[in-house]
Amino acid sequence: MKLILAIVTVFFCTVAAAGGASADAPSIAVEKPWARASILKSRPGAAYLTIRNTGDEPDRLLKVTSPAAGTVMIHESKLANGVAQMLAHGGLDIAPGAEVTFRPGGLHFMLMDLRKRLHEGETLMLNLRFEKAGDINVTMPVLGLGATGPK
Ligand SMILES: [Cu+2]
Repeated sequence: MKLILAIVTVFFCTVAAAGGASADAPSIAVEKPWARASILKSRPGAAYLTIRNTGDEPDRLLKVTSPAAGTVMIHESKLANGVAQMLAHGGLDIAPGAEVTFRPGGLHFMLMDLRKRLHEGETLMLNLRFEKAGDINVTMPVLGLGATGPK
């Protein structure tokens, strides 16, 4: 019985510590961002990166915007019964300690209504709005049409 009481006490201490961490510096890290050159201005662009939640609380990516596009959507390419489909996510939960990687063929940011074609060698800016970490601006290189990621 004493052992069970001890475990319960430890559990409550952990919860209290996690709750206190919310006032700390943002615990979201964005790594390896890149965008792919677009074929035409009329075609959507695509951007990729890795989001890491280095904190001990869940966070949520709420909205993504870019000065280069009218709308930025969170998409996920999936195969369903041999048919490629694209799911649109209204937001994305990032669990504590989780690493979410956007990559060709999986999660991606789809840039609709591009203001201009994305040319290789240019940079693209995205603003990622998180529920707890707030706004994070990311500047990324535009890689070639056939690129699969930064070297
Ligand atoms: Cu898409």
